[in-house]
Amino acid sequence: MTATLLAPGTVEVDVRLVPDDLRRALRRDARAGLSARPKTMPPVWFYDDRGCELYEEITRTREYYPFRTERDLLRRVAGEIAEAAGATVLVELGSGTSEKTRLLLDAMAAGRAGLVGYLPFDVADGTMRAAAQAVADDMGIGVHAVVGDFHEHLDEIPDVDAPRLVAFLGSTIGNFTRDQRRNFLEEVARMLGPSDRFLLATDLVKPVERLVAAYDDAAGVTAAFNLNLLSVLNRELAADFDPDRFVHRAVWDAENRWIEMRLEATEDMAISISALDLSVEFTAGEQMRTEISTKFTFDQVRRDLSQAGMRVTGVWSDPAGDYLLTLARPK
Ligand code: SAH
Ligand code: AVI
Repeated sequence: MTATLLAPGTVEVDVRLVPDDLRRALRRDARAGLSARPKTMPPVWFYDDRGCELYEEITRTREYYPFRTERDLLRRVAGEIAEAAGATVLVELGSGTSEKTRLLLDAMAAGRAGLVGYLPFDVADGTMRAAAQAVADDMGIGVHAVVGDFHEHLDEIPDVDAPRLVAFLGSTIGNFTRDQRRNFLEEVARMLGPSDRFLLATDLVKPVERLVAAYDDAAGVTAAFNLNLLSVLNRELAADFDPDRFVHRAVWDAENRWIEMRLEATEDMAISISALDLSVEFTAGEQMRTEISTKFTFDQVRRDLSQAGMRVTGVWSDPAGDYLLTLARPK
């Protein structure tokens, strides 16, 4: 159903994932992931309020080039993207604090089509609410936010009677498994009407030393982000992980072309997860996978989009070729 655009300066938030749903999903993921071999947890659980703050801190570290590179690229080409897209509404998936988004919003507002609305979508309720209010106040546009999960609630994003640019920044698509990526892109393609466009940001393959450093910064911010997962499990599931008995690892998987973040147990231990009525054993040196961050080539991005039913209409890269922004339309 087509929704009406909100009045300038107003904010509405649709919550498709209430705290009870989140707890149920966390219980499901923790039961499956902690019983698997090797143990694994999906990265969505990083992003409680503290995790969102730590991600922001990561983006300010010297080693984490993706954020800076994407921001600088957007500063240079957001106007061209806005012109090529011709949209008046920006939908943003995984919007977080909407920081880099401002560059796109400003470019759309200054462009020929103009800007009438912003629809951010994220699992992090508090962080997105604050960002939505700030955008509405600063830019005087209607902001309709949706709290949901990429893999379940994309169809809850309001359809509006205006051309939309659907942006997925940050190379967050890199955090999906291959199946999740395929399903997600197919879902995005289904969302797009003939005058809608999709903007996809992807981090590109590069020398392994830079990649590993970006996920293992010297100040230990990424380590704190990774270890925060254990605090989420302790708080939400009454577990008794001792974060001091785990260390952060970042490993390049050359075959899959992704960085894996892992948490490694420093000694043998048994963890009690009261909310699941479950006890889980770790042996010294055992690693639990907490995130993959896939690195792309242009050909792979084009192929993935094409297989999902989209056609590339524009590409922009930084001078060093580290990062790619791809604009696509339905075929
Ligand atoms: N777009 C921003 C933030 C990237 S961090 C940038 O480019 O810097 C990844 C964002 O995706 C976070 O805000 C996190 O809360 C959100 N996220 C992670 N997994 C999610 C999921 N499964 N569903 C919805 N949002 C998710
Ligand atoms: C959000 N996502 C794309 C980040 C990444 O680079 O994979 C999350 C992150 N993990 C460690 N550092 C940053």
